[in-house]
Amino acid sequence: MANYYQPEIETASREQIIEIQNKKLVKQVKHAYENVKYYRDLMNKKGVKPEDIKTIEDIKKLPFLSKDDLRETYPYGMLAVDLKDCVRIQSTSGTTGKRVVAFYTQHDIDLWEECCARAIVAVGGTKEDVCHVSYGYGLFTGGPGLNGGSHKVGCLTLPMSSGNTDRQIQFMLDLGSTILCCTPSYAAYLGEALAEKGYKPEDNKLKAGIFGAEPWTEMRRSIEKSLGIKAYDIYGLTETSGPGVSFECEEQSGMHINEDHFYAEIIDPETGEVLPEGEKGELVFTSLDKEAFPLIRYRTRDICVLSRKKCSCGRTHVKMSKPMGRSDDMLIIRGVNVFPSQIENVLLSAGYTPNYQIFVDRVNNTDTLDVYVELTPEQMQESDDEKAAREKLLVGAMRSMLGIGAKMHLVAPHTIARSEGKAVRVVDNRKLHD
Ligand code: DLL
Repeated sequence: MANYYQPEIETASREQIIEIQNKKLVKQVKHAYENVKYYRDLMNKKGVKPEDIKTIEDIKKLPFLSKDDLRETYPYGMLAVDLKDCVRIQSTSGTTGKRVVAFYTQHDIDLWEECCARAIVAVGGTKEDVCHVSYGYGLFTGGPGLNGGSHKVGCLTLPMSSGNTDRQIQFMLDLGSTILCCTPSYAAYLGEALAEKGYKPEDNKLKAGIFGAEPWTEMRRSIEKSLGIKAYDIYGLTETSGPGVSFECEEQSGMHINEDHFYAEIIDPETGEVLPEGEKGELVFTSLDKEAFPLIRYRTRDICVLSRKKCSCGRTHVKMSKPMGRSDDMLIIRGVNVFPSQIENVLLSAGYTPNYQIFVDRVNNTDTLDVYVELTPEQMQESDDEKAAREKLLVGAMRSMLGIGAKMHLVAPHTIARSEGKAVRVVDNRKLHD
């Protein structure tokens, strides 16, 4: 564990962590109750007062928060400090009317960057490294989070953002990037593009990659092979700050949660009952010391398992498994959050039938999205040129709604199977490959 930068808290005893969590929770609940009317009302409705919260065990008395609460209170209803004390806004990648907007004070930014720094250190990062950040910069938290973490560690930071693969490759090779941060699907694509240009894995100086923001499993070994690196997972969500809530260490078997900042629970998504360690359920996070956006018992919808098994890296923080899916219907396609309801909105407002089906797959490590929709009998009578023009319009409308491209298939009436119960709108074939 001879690293340039690693806070002692990561190897603290269970008792020390609980003591920290007890203190922080009491303070955080008081802060949220006093400063967020919406949250105070929720607590009052449940008949719980800040004085009832004395230790972390009391967290079970508190209400849950969900994305619906954030949509309802958009944009300022969950803000717990004066807006003038905030220094940053980030947002989720969902593109429908109300995105989730998260606010940060400078303290919150420092805390977030500290978490990302821990993730970089966990993959062997030091001030000798060149950290190549190809997550998107902007409202998405990937770029800004890893950028800040990289600065904290003292790496030379390359703020590449996403896209422009030729330039990514040129800078990676010319400037000797040693740590790559991007989505796993983009890492796979970079590996492929390097090979197509005739480069071998040993031609680059990369040693590690920090890949997250979307589910990935068997992809790990092929990324490692094509880039000649070790590939590590990182998890987070905009609502809790962004990447760095948890991250993998050299053991590559689950992600250590930064327990001094985030308290994790696993619940039964149907009943809300807290499940014991080792059981699969929905992950719920409490941000213990964020000032601007203090989410308490926030339901992530991500399904996973927690483990306190001793880790060979020496870190004592609890580990979460890779998320195994989501308890809602959100799809993550090429790193972008897509809701089937957004697709339905586009189709229905363009005058199509509600008979549609969405197919998601992964071809050559890239997610594909195909939407089949039935024409009405009248539309069916149109000429081929008119149908081609329809298709083009629809592709444009989908792109502006979703932020990513979809292949549209206009099919004859009654092509798509009708359902007698709940319609299966989404067929996600990526699961077959996992
Ligand atoms: O994706 C933050 C992030 C950026 C994480 C860069 C890691 C790296 P959102 O756009 O708000 O934030 O999406 C959050 O993405 O609830 C999960 O469903 C999913 N997700 C994030 N990381 C992982 C991961 C960022 N490592 C949502 N594995 C979360 C699987 C992930 N799913």
